[in-house]
Amino acid sequence: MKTALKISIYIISIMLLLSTGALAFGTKATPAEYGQDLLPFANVDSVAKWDVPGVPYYLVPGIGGANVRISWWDGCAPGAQVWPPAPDMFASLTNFIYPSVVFLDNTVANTYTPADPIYLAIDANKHILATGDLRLSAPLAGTKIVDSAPDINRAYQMAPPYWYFGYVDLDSSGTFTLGDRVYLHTYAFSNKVVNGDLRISP
Ligand SMILES: [Ca+2]
Ligand SMILES: [Ca+2]
Repeated sequence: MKTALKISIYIISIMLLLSTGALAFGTKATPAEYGQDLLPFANVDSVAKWDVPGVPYYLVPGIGGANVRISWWDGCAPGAQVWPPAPDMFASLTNFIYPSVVFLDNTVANTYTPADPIYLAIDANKHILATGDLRLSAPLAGTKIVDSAPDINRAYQMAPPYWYFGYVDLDSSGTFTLGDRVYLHTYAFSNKVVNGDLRISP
C-alpha cells in the first residue's frame, strides 16, 4: 500500500474516532463519567478568537492553563489543549465582545435537556444563531455556522448562569494540566459530572 494512502486512511480513522468516539469533543458525558469531581477554571472562562484566515476559537482557562481549541482549524482538532508544537502556539487572541453559551430548546420546553444542542453565540445581542457562531455539540461540533446552514437564524436560549467550564483533574495535580478533561457543566446542584454535561476535550 502506498504511504500516502496509508496516511490518508490513518487520518480518516482518527477523524472518525474524534467524531464518533465515546469521548469525542462535543458529545455529552456518558454514565462512566458521571460523579467525577469538576474544578471550575479560576478567574477566566472566556472565549476568544485568533484573527487569522479560518479564525480558530479558543476557550481561555484560568491562570497557568493552556488554551483549549474549540473549533477546527487547519487540521488541528477542537478539544485539544494548545501545546508545542501546535502551529497556533502563542497565537494573539482577541476576546469576543459579548459571547454566550446558548442552547436550542428542541426537547422538553423551557429547560436544558441532554438532547438539546449547544452553541457558542459570538454576539449574544443577536438572539438568533448567526454566521460564525460555533457548534459546541455533536454532530458537527467545532464547526461554524455559514450563511446557508440549516441552523442559522434559529432562536436560542441563553445558558443559565450556573453553567461553567471546568475540568476533571485526571492526574490529581490540583491544577489544569495537559490531559485533564474539560467539560461544560450544566447542573446547578453539584460540582460533579452529570447527564447532559458537554465534553470539551476528549
Ligand atoms: Ca429543552
Ligand atoms: Ca491536572
